[in-house]
Amino acid sequence: MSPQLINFNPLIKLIRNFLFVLFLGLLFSSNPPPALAIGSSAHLTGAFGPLHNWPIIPIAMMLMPDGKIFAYGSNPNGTQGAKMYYATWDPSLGTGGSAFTLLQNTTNTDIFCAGHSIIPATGQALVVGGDALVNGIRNYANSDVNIFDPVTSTLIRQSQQMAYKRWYATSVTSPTGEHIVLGGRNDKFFAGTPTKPATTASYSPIPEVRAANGSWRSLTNASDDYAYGALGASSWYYPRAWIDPRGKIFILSHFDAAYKLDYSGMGTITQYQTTRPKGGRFELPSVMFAPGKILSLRRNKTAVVVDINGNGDPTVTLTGAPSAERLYGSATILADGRVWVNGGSSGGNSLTGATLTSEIWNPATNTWTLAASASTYRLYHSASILLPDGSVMTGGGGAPGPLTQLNGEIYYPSYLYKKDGSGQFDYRPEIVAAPESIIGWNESFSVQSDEIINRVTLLRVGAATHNIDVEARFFNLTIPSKGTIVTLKSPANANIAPPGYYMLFVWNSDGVPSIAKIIQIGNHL
Ligand SMILES: [Cu+2]
Repeated sequence: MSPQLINFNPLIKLIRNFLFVLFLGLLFSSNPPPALAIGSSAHLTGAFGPLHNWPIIPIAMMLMPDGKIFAYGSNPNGTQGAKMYYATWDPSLGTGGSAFTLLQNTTNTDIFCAGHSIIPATGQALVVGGDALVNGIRNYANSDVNIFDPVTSTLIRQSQQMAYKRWYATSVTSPTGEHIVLGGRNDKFFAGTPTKPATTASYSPIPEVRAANGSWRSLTNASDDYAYGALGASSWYYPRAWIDPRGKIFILSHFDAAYKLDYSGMGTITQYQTTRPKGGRFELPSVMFAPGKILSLRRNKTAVVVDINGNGDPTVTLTGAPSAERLYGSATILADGRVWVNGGSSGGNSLTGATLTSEIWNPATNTWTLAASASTYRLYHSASILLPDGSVMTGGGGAPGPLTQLNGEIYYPSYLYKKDGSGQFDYRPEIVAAPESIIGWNESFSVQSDEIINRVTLLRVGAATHNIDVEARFFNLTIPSKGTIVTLKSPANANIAPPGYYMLFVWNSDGVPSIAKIIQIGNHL
C-alpha cells in the first residue's frame, strides 16, 4: 500500500538546482523580477493558490494511503446527491479537471453526512450510515456500511449493517484497529400531511463497535442521551471523540460536559465531574494537536486546550484570543504542529459575519496570528485537510448554504516559502529512504534525506467532514543527532498513535519540509 519510494540522486538534484539558478539569472538580467514577487508576505502568513473547480461539493475528504483524496457530498450540480456520486482527487496532478475523477455510487446507500475512518489493516475507507429518503423527504438515516477501496476506486456495500441508523455519526479508530461508532440521528421529526405519515425524532445513544472481521457489537450498557444522544445540545451531531492515552474514549460534548467511554464488553460511560470547558457548539472545530491535548474552538472568540493526559479529570486552559468566531470553520494541524483555522462565520451558515481571513494557533506560545485570506467563504459542509506536500486543501460549503461551493483552494503554509520575501517556494529536502514495511510502536527506524535533517514530524492522515477531523494527530519525533540519516523512535503506543497511516516529514535547517512519505504503523504481520 505504500507509495513507491523515489530514490533520488543528490548529484542530479545539485545540477538541476544549479541550472535553475542559472536560468533565473539569465531571465532577470534582461527583465526585472515580476512585481508580484516583491514584498510578498507568503513566508510569514502563507498564501492561497487559485480557486479551482471540484466535480462535487467535497463535504467529506479523506487522505488515502496512496496520497489521493476520497471525497463525497453532493452531486455535480451542488445539491445533495451522495447516493449517486463520489469523487477522487490526485493532488500530485494539480487542480485541473484531469486531477479529479467523478465516480458513480452504485451501492444504493446515500452516504451524505455519513461517518468515516480509515481501516488500519487495509488502508480502505470505512463509511458508516448516512442519509435516507422517506416518503420523498430527505435527511432520514440509514444503518448501511460501505467501504471505499483506493486501489480500485470502488465503493462497496457491506453485508453486515449496524444495529442502529446513523446520520451524522462519528467513527473512532481504536488501538486494536476496531472502529467505535458514536451518535447520529436515527429518525426524523415530520409533522405529517394528509398523504404522508408523521414521524418522530429519535437518536442513536448506544455506540457500537465494528471488529476487524466486519461484525458489529452494541455497547448496550453505555447508552447515554447526554454524551451522544438526544439531549445536551445536539450531542448526537458528530460527537467529538478521541482515544485517550489510557485507551479509553474521551468525549467532549457540545454542551461542555466531558465523558469517558470504556468500550470493552457491553461498555461503560462515565462523566468527568469537573471538566466543563465553556462555550461549546456543534458548529465549532476541535483537534488533537499533540498526544492527549485537544485544541477546541469555543464561542465568543475563545478557544481552550483540554489536556486528557492525567489520570484525573481532564484540565481546561484558555488560549490567547482568536480573531474571529468561526461557526462552521475548520481546524487543521499543519506539518510543523501549528494549527491553521480557516472559514466560518459568527452568524452560523450565513455570509453575515463570515470571514475570509485564516489564522494560526501556535502551541509553543499559546498565541494566535493572522494568516492569509481566502478568496471565498467556507461554511456549513466545507472541509479542510492536510496534504502530503504540507499544503492544505480547503473546499466545499453549501447543500444547503448561502453559496454552492463546487470548488476548493489550496493553502500553502509559510514554511514552504523562501524567507527572502520573494514569494517563491523554497527548495525542499527530499526523503531518499524511509520504511516501506509496517513499523511497530516504540520501535527504532531510520530515514534518509539529501540534506541534513533538522527535524522530523509525523501526522496521521486525516478524515475531515462537517468541520471536524477526529483522526488527525501530530507527533514531533526526537532526533538523537542531526545528519542525512537519522534514527528515530516511533510513537510509544497505540493509544497515542492508533494503528494506520501517517505522513512522515523531514525538515532541513531552513525550516522547509519534504514531501511526506506515507508510512504504516501497526502490528507486524
Ligand atoms: Cu451534513
